Amino acid sequence: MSEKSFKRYTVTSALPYANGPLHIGHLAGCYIPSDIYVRYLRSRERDVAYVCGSDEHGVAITIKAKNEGITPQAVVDRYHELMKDSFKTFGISFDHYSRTSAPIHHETAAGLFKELYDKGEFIEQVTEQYYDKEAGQFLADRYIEGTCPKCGYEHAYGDQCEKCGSSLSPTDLINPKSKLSGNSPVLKETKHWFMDLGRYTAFLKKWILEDHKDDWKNNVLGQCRSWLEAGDGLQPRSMTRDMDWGIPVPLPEAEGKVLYVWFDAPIGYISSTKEWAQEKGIDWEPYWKDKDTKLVHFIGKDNIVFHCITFPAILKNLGDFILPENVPANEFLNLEGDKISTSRNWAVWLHEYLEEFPGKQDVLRYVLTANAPETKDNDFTWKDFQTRNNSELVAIYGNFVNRAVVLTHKFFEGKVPERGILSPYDLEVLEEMADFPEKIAQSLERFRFREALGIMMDFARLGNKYLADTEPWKVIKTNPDRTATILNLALNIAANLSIVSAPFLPFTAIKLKETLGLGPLLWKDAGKDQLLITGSEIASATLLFDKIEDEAVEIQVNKLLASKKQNELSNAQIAPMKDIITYDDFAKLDMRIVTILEAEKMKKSKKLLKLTVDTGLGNRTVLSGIAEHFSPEELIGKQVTMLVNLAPRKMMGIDSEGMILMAEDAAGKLKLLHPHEPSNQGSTIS
Ligand code: B3M
Ligand code: ZN
Repeated sequence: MSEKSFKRYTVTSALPYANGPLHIGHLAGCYIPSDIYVRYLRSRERDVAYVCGSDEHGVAITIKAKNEGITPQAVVDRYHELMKDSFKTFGISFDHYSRTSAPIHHETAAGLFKELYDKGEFIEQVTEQYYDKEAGQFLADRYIEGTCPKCGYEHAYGDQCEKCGSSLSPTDLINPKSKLSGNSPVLKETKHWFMDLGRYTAFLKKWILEDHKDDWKNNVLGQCRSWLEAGDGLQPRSMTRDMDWGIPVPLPEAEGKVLYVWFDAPIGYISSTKEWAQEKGIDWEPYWKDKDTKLVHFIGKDNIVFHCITFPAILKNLGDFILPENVPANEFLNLEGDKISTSRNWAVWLHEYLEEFPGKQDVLRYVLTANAPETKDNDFTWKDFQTRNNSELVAIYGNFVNRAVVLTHKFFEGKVPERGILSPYDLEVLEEMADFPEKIAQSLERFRFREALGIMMDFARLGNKYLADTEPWKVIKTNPDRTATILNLALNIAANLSIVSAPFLPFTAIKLKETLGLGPLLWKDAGKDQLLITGSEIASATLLFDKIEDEAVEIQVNKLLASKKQNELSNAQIAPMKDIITYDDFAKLDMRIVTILEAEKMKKSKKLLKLTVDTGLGNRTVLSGIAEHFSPEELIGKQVTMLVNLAPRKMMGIDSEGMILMAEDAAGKLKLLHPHEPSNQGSTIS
């Protein structure tokens, strides 16, 4: 269908697991792109349902609950609220944000499962599934890890490999291990209900690889092609699990079993739409069943299989649902050259970003769009964040608007000046301005948000260049009427910019509209001249963007380095315990608190420091291999712990009379052992 022929739009963003805070990878993956798209659609006065919600079932939740010793409900309650707040704060303008623990979702998902069951969709099968005898439970999804049979990734889950995106069954994994006990699991019989996805191969091949070969992104088509054309084809996948957290399977013989989270979660889009429609008092069905509705799923690449294969197969079988017109999945965003990781705290958390950069949501939206991993994984660096803010947002967008507003106040008392005769250059600029909205729209309609952003910034550059070329601050001296015309045009360009930048920079666009005294404007108003009424007052200039200094970036980089160090520590192997000794063995050790009086480097040795130590029993010389860890200066005067009755050892011609005791952490860093308060020399340690 051509773009204009859809009556309404249902736009979904992947339901984030409610097991942790949101980070920049979430925003970049699907929330900023979908929000830009929806804001644009609304500006085109299209009928949009933009729905999302917290994904509150599945092993991702129960593992978190187990690790924190709380219930799954407590986990989802905490993170549902946190995520909802974060989305709101970053202007992700859902029409409705629900949660899959909501009753309406349980009813919807269980109802659709029963409908499929009654249609004979499922294969009931008793199969052998992996079971952890020590933990006393079956191992589904993230409870089991092993090597992916397709790509060799060693941390593939029981239901999916995050690296190649393949949908798996636990029994496909090579060398599977339980994530609960670490043991190798045993096989145990259990009954489940499978979807025979192979039955849908022909339909999926035609729908995806033929009907959508020209409008779906290549990264999405590539993954789907690899599964649809793979030798062994689409395998039956179980849509139920042996778990007690989730939506109970609505069958009498399925006691203790729940719906597979990837069966229920995509249905969460439907229940969120139902909830929204109920609150609005409208019918939800046209948004999911009317052929004139455009359904678009925004996701990350690891969710392609569920949104292009499993969920469409379910919708197809239900019969009266529409299928997605597009699934513009993004690739992954990395951070400072490394994969974003919750467990390694290698992330920029949204709530922390706001603490450190209050009011700068649009800066992050801008940078994450400019660097969006639309066709390949991409990298976020704090340096690039600073550069884009300073040399693009401040120097182009902000500088242009600020100059136009400040000069209008300076020369025309803050009122939109009268436009005189337009010069050929003026006409050229107005002509160029008129083309921008459609150019941006074409990129947005094709889900090319980086490209669209770049064109929007070209528009800001046009305004910036117009002022730089016409120099009203000089012309005012000789030709106030010409200056009036220049600033009238510049303010009108700024008014247009407020419309076309709104999908990307919603907070900035509002500030700009307020400064210019503009009412609500729509996309159809963009590109037009004379959006501002001559003589109307404009507010005094407020900086739309301010520079980000090196120090602010250094703090962020150092935070990440600290995370890295912490990870090295926690990941490094802890030294195994030595052989057991008797008390008598211990009693022979004479350890004391001593003070380092002098310290100097040993010539010809990188490692040794020569220390003079007051042991309380007299001064001693000790050679200590700590020169690479401590400077002599920082040791002098320190009280440390020393083994004083160690037989003297001659090193580099000097007798070393004892040993300074150290703690060496897993990463090999040495720590001195100081008493927690000053102690007299020679205090014995026992
Ligand atoms: N909760 C997100 C993920 O895989 C998953 C998306 C569900 S969308 C229906 O991280
Ligand atoms: Zn794989």
